[in-house]
Amino acid sequence: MIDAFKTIARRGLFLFDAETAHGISIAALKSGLVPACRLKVDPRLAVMVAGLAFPNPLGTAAGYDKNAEVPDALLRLGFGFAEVGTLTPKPQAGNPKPRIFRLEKDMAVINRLGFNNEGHAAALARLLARRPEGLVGVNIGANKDSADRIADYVEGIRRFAGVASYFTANISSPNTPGLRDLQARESLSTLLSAVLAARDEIAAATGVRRPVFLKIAPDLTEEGMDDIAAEALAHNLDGLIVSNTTLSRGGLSDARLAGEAGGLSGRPLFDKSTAVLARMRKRVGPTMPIIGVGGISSAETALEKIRAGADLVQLYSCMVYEGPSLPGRIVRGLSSLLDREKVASIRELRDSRLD
Ligand code: FMN
Repeated sequence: MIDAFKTIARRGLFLFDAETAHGISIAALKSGLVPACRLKVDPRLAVMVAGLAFPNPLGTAAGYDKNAEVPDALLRLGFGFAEVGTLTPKPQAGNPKPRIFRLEKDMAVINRLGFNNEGHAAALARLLARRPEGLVGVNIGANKDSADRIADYVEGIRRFAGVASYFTANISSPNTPGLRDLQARESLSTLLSAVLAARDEIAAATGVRRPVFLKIAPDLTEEGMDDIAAEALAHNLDGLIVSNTTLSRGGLSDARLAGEAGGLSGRPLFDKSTAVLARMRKRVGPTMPIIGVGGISSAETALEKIRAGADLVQLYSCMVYEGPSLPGRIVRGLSSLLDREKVASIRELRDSRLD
């Protein structure tokens, strides 16, 4: 009965355009209408990454809760951590609507939102007022019209240092013209120096050192991957998030919306993002944390990312199709997979293939 209700609620959302449906789902999470997931704590799923204790390895990817409205409700769905943002210093409207497209047959999404968000101040006020229990990362970016994009990232670090469990510097959104150029070696080196210096300065003053992760695109050349790995290692970066959405349109069975501009995510991104993850793992060696994102729809696909070298994983698009019970199902499914594989911790599954 409850399952039937949930199916009707989920199908009902498909009567609305994608962005309206997203707004309704945020409102439902805020209102407490979405039931919390009662997960039994499984200590085998706990992982220490970059000095943080994650209760399980599955997180919400950035872009769902851009304005930090519902991180605590997301954690109650079973996610081991939530990432809010991308947040830019000033509020910005993003691109004209429509700008999110559901490709139902392919369990995919194309978006060209363009960092629509309420800006640092509004999100910070929410995080200060709510102080969610659990790990909440803050994903930071630059305003489209910024005269100094690197300064925007530094401002993000300074603003959220008191509330972020970790930071993600997002330099891989395809929807802000020129943003991905920050992945080029020299710009990346300048960005990482500035961002990590700000983080270290705050750590020296407060004693609290927040990990900084870098979120990269799946559309990199081999040389591009070499450069990012070299800079990440040279700057002692805390980790990589692999990956953002893709500009490619490979893997689509339904070409009707393939011509829409923007980044593609969901199932068709899985193979590509997992291949880049495995390549980056080879390049950075076994110890640098990597968070695997792109097309996760099940415990099996989450495990595939872990076997390819991920310490943690995140998802967004497939929850649009599978509903809010997906994180709980995946976390339970990971416990069952551990039973089947007869291993003592999720971490062993990653290490078993890499060492
Ligand atoms: N990634 C970011 O780093 N910042 C964003 O603001 C952001 N917005 C997104 C908005 C939408 C509608 C979607 C579908 C994705 C967005 N992403 C953003 C990318 C996701 O965080 C994730 O990297 C990507 O969608 C691949 O994961 P998935 O296939 O599980 O969705």
